[in-house]
Amino acid sequence: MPHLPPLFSMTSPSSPAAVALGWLHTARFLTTAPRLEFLPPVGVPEVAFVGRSNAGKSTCINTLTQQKRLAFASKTPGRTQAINLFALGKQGETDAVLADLPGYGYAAVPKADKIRWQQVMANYLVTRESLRGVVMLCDPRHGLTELDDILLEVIRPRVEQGLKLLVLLTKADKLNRAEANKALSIARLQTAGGEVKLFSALKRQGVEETALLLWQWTHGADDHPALPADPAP
Ligand SMILES: Nc1nc2c(ncn2[C@@H]2O[C@H](COP(=O)(O)OP(=O)(O)OP(=O)(O)O)[C@@H](O)[C@H]2O)c(=O)[nH]1
Ligand SMILES: [Mg+2]
Repeated sequence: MPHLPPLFSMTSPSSPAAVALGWLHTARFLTTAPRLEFLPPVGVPEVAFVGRSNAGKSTCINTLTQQKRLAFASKTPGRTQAINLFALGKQGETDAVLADLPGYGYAAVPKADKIRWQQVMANYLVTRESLRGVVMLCDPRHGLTELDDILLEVIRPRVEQGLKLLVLLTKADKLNRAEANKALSIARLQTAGGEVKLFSALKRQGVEETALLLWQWTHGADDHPALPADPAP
């Protein structure tokens, strides 16, 4: 029996979600850049994970790629301090890139550093040519904060021109059903009808839907992952 990533056992191996998860499982470290000017251009679509410090960005990337330690996740806020890129696709055939960005808003960071980082983020989101989509992660117990709003404002013109946006309400395992529904409605209002989903790394909630969306964003608007061809009769 070949080793299969854990999520394959929960999904039919030929379903579009399973194909998308298999694709995400190919993720490997590409490069790290302490500042924007060190970020190499990539000739493939890029999806950025942004959000407040401690929102669960790195954990989300690890969950989607079914790799325990691809992105650094930590109880200490501010763990991710550089832009880390991960390549997707078969070895030598990279077809997309995931970007794990440092979180913003961590209280203990000096104000000057916070402002500097906000500018870096804004620059990245406005100028990064390969950027195809943004996944904004938000801890629903805190809701979308002022910094999240600023960031949504920054990318609005690009979203109007086709940049994809998904807001993931993370750590959904900490909410009961009523709280989850309330958090969803509030976030949908705040993002003006944008796509919002509940996500839990712990309960693997929202994992398949998110995997499929990322696949679709990077492989063509309404595409479905290619299913294995039927065996010849
Ligand atoms: N209960 C629960 N905890 C989670 C979940 N996702 C992340 N966490 C926890 O939240 C904390 C922060 O997670 P990270 O993934 O490091 O968050 P981050 O957004 O990458 O943080 P920075 O890199 O500091 O910006 C860790 O202690 C995780 O274990 C989840 O779905 N459920
Ligand atoms: Mg992180």
